[in-house]
Amino acid sequence: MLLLSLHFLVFHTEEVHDVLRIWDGPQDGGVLLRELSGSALPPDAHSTFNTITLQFTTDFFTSKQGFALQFSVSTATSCNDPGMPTNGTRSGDSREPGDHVVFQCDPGYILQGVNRITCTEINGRFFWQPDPPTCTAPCGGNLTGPSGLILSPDYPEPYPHGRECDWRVTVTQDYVILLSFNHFSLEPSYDFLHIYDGPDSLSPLLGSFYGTDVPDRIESSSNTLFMAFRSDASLSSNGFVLQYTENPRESCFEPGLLRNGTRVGTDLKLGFTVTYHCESGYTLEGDPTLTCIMGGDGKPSWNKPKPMCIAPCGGQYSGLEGVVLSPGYPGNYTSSRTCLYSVAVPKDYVVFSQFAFFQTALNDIVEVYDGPTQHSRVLSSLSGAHTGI
Ligand SMILES: *[C@@H]1O[C@H](CO)[C@@H](O)[C@H](O)[C@H]1NC(C)=O
Ligand SMILES: *[C@@H]1O[C@H](CO)[C@@H](O)[C@H](O)[C@H]1NC(C)=O
Ligand SMILES: *[C@@H]1O[C@H](CO)[C@@H](O)[C@H](O)[C@H]1NC(C)=O
Ligand SMILES: *[C@@H]1O[C@H](CO)[C@@H](O)[C@H](O)[C@H]1NC(C)=O
Ligand SMILES: [Ca+2]
Repeated sequence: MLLLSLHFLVFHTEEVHDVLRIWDGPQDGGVLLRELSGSALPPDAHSTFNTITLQFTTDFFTSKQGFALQFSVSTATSCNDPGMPTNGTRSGDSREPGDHVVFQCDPGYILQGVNRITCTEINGRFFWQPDPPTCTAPCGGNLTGPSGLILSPDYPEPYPHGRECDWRVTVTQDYVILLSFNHFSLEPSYDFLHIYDGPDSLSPLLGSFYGTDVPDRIESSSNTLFMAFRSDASLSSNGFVLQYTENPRESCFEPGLLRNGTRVGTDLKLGFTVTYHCESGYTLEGDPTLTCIMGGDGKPSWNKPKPMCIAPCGGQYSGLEGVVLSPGYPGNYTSSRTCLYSVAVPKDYVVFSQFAFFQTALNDIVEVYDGPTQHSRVLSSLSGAHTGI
C-alpha cells in the first residue's frame, strides 16, 4: 500500500495559539501524529495509512509566516523508523512485520507506555503496536538501590505548576546517603525543595531550597532521606538534577580518581588514607595523601583537597626512560613562555628521544640541544604538526 511523507520547508506560527494538527489517516478514526506550533522546524512525518489529514487553526491575534511543506508518496514494505526516545535508548533496528524493538529510559526517567513494540501489518498497512513509548521524569517515587538520579518533574522541560512530588530514598542498612546537586533552579520564594533527614516529613528538616544557588552536598545520618517538591500556581523554572549515592557509615565519600594519575588505597573508613601518584611526565600539585578524619560537623571528611597532576613547564628528567610533556598537556600550552627541560641519563648511555605527538602553532618552537644547557649544539628545531619523529 502507498504511504505519505511530509517534509517541512518553513514553519513559523504563534506558539500554542496557532496550531497545525496532523492525522495519520482521516481525522475521524486516524491517529493524531503531531500538534505543532512555534518556530522550530518539525522533523519529517510519515503516514501508515494512504491518507494524511492536516488542520490549521489560528486565533484572533498575532499572525506569522505559517508553513510550507512537501509531500511524497512511497510504497510501504516495512514499518516506519520508530525513532529514539528523548532521554532513552532503543535496541533493535529491524522493521519487518513480526519484528520487535525494545526501549529503555536513561537513569532518573521512567517509561510511559510499554518497552517492547512489534511491527504489525494489517491490510497492507504497516505500523508499530503499541505506539513507541516516551521517557519522562516522574513526580516523586520510592527509590532504592545504591545510587540514582532524581529529576524535577518533566526535566529538562520546566516543571509544571501546582505540583506536590515526594521522593523517599532508601539505601542499604547501616549506610548513609550523599546527595549532590548537579543542576538547580526553582522560582525564588514560591517553589521549594524540602529535604528531611529520615523516612518522612516528620523527620528533621535538613534544608528548604529555592532560587538558583546550587546547594552544597547533603549527607543523611541514616539510610533514608525524604524530599518534598512544591510548586505554586505560576512561574516555573528548569528544576533540578540530584544524584544520590550510598556510603558506609563512619567513612569518607569516594574521593575519585585523578586525571593522568593513579590512586593507592581503597578503604575509606575514618583514619584510613588514600595516596595519589601521577603518570610519567606529570607532577603532582597539592598533597598526595588524604586522610579520612571526623569533620567539625560530626561527619567524616577528607582532611585536604584532592591534588592534581599537571604537566610542568620544564624540569629535570632522569632515569632510563620517561615522558616529557608540554606545559598543561593534553590541554593547550599557555602563550609567551619558555620552558627548559633537561634530560640526563647515567654516563655511557646516549639519549634517544621520540615524539609521540607533536602540535604547535607556527611561531612556537621546540629546540632540542645536545648537552646540559641552551649553549650546547642545537640538534633539532621543530614547529607545526608532526608524529613519530
Ligand atoms: C534529557 O535529554 C535532553 C535533550 O537531549 C538533555 O538536554 C537533558 O540533559 C537530558 N536529561 C538528563 C538528566 O541528562
Ligand atoms: C512509596 O511508599 C509509600 C510507603 O510505603 C507509599 O505510601 C507510597 O504510595 C509509595 N509511593 C510510590 C510513588 O510508589
Ligand atoms: C592525560 O589524560 C587525558 C584525559 O584522560 C588523556 O587524553 C591524555 O592522553 C593523558 N596524557 C597522557 C600523556 O597519557
Ligand atoms: C587549543 O587551541 C586550538 C587551536 O588554537 C583551539 O581551537 C582550541 O579551542 C584550544 N583549546 C582550548 C581548551 O583552549
Ligand atoms: Ca512557581
